[in-house]
Amino acid sequence: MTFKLTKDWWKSATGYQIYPRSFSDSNGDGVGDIPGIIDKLDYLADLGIGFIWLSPVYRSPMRDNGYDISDYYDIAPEFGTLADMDRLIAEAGARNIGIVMDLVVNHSSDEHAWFQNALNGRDATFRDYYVWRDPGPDGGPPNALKSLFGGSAWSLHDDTGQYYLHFFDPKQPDLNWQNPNLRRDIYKMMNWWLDRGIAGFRMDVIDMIGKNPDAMIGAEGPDLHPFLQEMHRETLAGRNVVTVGETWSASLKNARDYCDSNRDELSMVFQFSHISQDWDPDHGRYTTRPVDMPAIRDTLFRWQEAMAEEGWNSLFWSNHDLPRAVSRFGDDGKYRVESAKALALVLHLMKGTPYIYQGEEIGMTNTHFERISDFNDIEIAGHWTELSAKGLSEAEFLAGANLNSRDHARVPMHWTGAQNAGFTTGTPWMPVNENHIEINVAAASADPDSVLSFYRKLVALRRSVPALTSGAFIPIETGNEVIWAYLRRDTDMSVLVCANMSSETQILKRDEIPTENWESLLQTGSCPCPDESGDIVLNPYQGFAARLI
Ligand code: ISL
Ligand code: CA
Repeated sequence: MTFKLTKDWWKSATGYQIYPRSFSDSNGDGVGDIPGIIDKLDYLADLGIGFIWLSPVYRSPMRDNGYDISDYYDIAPEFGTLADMDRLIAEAGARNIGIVMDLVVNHSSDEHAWFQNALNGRDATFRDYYVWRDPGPDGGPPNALKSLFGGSAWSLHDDTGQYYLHFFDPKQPDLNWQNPNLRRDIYKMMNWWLDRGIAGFRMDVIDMIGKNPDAMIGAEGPDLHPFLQEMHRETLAGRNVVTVGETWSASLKNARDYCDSNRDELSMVFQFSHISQDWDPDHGRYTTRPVDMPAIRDTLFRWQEAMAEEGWNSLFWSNHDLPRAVSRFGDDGKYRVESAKALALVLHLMKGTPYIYQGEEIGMTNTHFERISDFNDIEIAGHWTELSAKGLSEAEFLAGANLNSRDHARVPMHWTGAQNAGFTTGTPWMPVNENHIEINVAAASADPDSVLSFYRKLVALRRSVPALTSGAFIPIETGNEVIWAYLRRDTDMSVLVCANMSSETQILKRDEIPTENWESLLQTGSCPCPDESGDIVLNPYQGFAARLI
């Protein structure tokens, strides 16, 4: 059975991201795989999710853990086979869960047959599927464009004497979207997967496909939107699938250009302003700056406003490129459980499609890395080279990486308190976090007050109350910057969502919230109770959703 796609089904669904390498290993080789995911589908069905965003499982030399694809029509052997993938689509579909594949088409692997052919010479059939330029006047790179992983965005191919463009690793050459044959081949591949019954695509760095390297443009090139509209016509039109573009460049001004339903481009984008607003200009993500939660609330509320009439928000705290949500935005010490629940509550009940990153639903935390060499991520080496050249000490870099490295999300999922967290019977490709003894799915499932139990109730609540999908978002200004409060309202129901996003007790004044009576639908801890004066005392990270009556 495949997943049934009705119009806009993805608006009321909750997404769940799986990083396959680190989710569940079925054969003891230390690497998560597709049969391992199939084993856990009942767990995901219990959680109540509507679709899985599956990070890349295509054939790949794994320079960037699959974000470097060498064959779009095949599955990496360590993850399984095409038959396993078909089984995953069918088994998930039988549980009413769609499979959303990661579409990585800004670049391919250098081991893709197209690039291998392109290396044969300037006249090679697929030469123009990539971006080649003659050396600059000094014989060096054509210009100063930089790779997002550090260093020049250009690498020289000695035999043909030209440079090729790579906005990421040299083993991730950029595809040339100006070539109509390349575009046709990409659309053909997308249709091939869609015809297999997948529910949509998450599109990797899709804002970069309109690049114009001669004008020093990576993201948001002039052809970006025409290309997305062409892609829609050629692949997505009439299918009711969900598409979510990864767009680091999206702003309040331009995000609707991607997801206004009248423009026929994407369902929604991942925008990152709440993620990166506390990175610092010198160190980027490798900063030790703490987050400013009141400012993040303001940002997310502004995004709600921007999408009020047209467009659609995606809602997330973390993904495979980011630290653990509770460590970055909450308190992963004393209030780990409370803050993980509060973060989920205030995010999921905004208007948009929420995404859970594997392990977030049990409140997994950042891990600790002793040395730079303990990191696995290729981004670390490039950024360390650059920042150390600017005078950053190893201790400073390590402190920043211990807060914000991509590897925090990539250590194995905690299934049990047993050896290797029940992730594998072999040696895991990345060491498991020691705190799996306490934080794991088995323990959380048995505990009605766990983060997991809360997520189950939250996902179910959102699914059963239409006002939480399509109702208007109305911010409430309480005058207290650490209290997040808003209403979701449609003609049938008004739901008040409110949480103390701090580790101190806060008082919510009676006159700062709607005065109607309410009935609690969900709460992170005990019931919010008014004191003698009618004010509400909110304990650290205490929050609730209540129906106004
Ligand atoms: O955080 C980042 C930007 O400062 C980068 O690490 C980053 O995640 C990124 O620019 C885009 O990410 C996507 O494309 C990359 C891949 O490594 C990431 O995992 C993916 O999500 C190249 O495909
Ligand atoms: Ca395996």
